[in-house]
This record gives sequence, C-alpha cells and structure tokens, in this order.
Amino acid sequence: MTTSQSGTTAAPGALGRVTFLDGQGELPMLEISTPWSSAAIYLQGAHVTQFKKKDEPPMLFLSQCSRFVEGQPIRGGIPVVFPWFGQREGLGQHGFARVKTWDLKEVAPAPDGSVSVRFRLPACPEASDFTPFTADYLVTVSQSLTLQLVITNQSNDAEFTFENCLHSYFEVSDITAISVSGLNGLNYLDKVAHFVEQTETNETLRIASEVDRVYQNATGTVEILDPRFGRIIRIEKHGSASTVVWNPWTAKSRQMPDFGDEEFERMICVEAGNVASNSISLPPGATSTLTVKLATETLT
Ligand code: TA6
Repeated sequence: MTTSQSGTTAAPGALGRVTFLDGQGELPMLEISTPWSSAAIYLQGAHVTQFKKKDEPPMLFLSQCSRFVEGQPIRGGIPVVFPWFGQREGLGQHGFARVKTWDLKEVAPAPDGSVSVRFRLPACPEASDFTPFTADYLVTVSQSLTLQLVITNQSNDAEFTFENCLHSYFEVSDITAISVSGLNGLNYLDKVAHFVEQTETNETLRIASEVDRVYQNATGTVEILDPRFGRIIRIEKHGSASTVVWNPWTAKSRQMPDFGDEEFERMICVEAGNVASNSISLPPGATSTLTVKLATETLT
C-alpha cells in the first residue's frame, strides 16, 4: 500500500483527498473527495456505496434499510458480483466477492485531482473450488467514476470459467419518469417470465412493473434519461457482453428485508458484466478486464 492507514492522506500538492474511517456497522471504509466529486467505498466487497458530483443529487442509490454487517451484502451502490451471477446450487447468490473484505493495495491521488484506489480479493476457502485466479479492482474517482475489474487465470493448464457483473444501483427522481436507451434490438432473458428469451423492441425502455432482464451480446453504452433530475447517467463499458436491468417494483420490494417498501420508486439497476451465455472462459495465464465508466451530464 502506498499511503498511511488513518487520518487524511493526499500526495503533496494534490487536490484529491482520501479519509479512512469506520463506516456504518463499524465496517472500514474510505471517503474520497476530489475537486468535482465525492465517493465512499467499503472494504467489504470493495463496495462503492456512493459517488456524487458537486451540485448534483447522488448518482448511486443506497437503501436506507441496507445491512452493514460483516459477511452480508450491502444493498445499493455497486456490488461486485463474481465469480458467478444469480443463484448457484448450494451456494449464495451473486458469488462471494461482494461479501469478502478486500485488501487495499494502493491509494493514488493524481496531480490532476483524481484519486485511484486498488483492491485485491484475498485468498478465501470459497475460492478453492475454482481454478486459481487473482481479482483486482481499480476505482478511479474524478468528474466521473471508472471501475475496472481485472481477473487473471493463475493456472498453468486449466481454463477458468466465471461470470462477473458490476451491479450498479442508480438514484433516479421517479422510476415512472425515467427512460433507458441503448437496448433496442437486443435479445434478453426475462427473469420475471421464467427466463424466456425476448427481443427488446422499444427505442427507450420505460418501467411500469417489475423488470429483471439479462440483455445478451450487449456491448454498447446505455443511458438513463431523468428529466425531473435534469440529468443523463451514461454507462459506458468495455469487456462486457451483458447488460442487466432490474427494478423490483412493489411485491419484491416488500420481500426484501434490507430494502424499503417504497424505495423501488427512486432506483434502477443497470449492470455491466458477462453473465449466462456471455460468461468468460479464460485460458491459462490470461487476463480479462471489465471496465465501466459512469458519468452524468445535464439533460436539457
Ligand atoms: O441483477 C438482478 C438480480 O439478479 C435480481 O434477480 C435481483 O434479485 C437482484 O439481482 C438482487 O439480488 P440480491 O442477491 O442482491 O438480493
């Protein structure tokens, strides 16, 4: 690690600042501030729980009912889903990476005011069922938020097959007032309709009921248009062939103990990753990088 463990740390002359704290539930976290924005990251799950540009509403949604308990997922922000997505028999949902406490390897405030931090998933018993791998996660906070999940197959002779997903929860003014563009023409697995495969025919997607869709072979940029907040959230990605869109709506919200009954009204998940038929098979020694850039701009 290249900076001290406590107090406020910044490279001399740099404008970015990193503060190490005990967050909710006394879980260790980092608060980052830059000339343009602020962010919060918990070591558990290397979980970005907030990114906010100055003079804008938060970009990420974080549930008021979230647990902050060691070994349990945080509800909201950006869970790192790896090495599997969804249910896996006998194992938990969405992999173990989101509930492990990641090692903080580097904190790098840059002269231009941005701040990058790098985490590594530590060795853990759950990983021993998989081909040996390393997982690094680089988070860069500036005018936008850039996330890079870097998986390397450390085996000399075996493939490593996995799924990954940056399960971003976005804050919106009103779920019925927003629309999502960039999905038209794509095929998706509809989890609300028993995984039946459908084709997106809408130019922009509007949400008026539970939506849980895995868009396949979806490599393009997606935008959330939010007229009441007067902003666009742009999700730009590389190394990702799947986009997942989720809003639990009323009944599912009530089933989730760590999510408020009405909170579905002001969130939407638009997630970038490689899941289902887009899972990744990495040859021995190879590396795969999933990069997601989240940015906002004014909607006029
Ligand atoms: O990405 C959408 C999804 O897979 C949904 O099916 C939904 O249940 C959600 O993730 C949340 O999963 P979680 O395990 O965090 O409750």
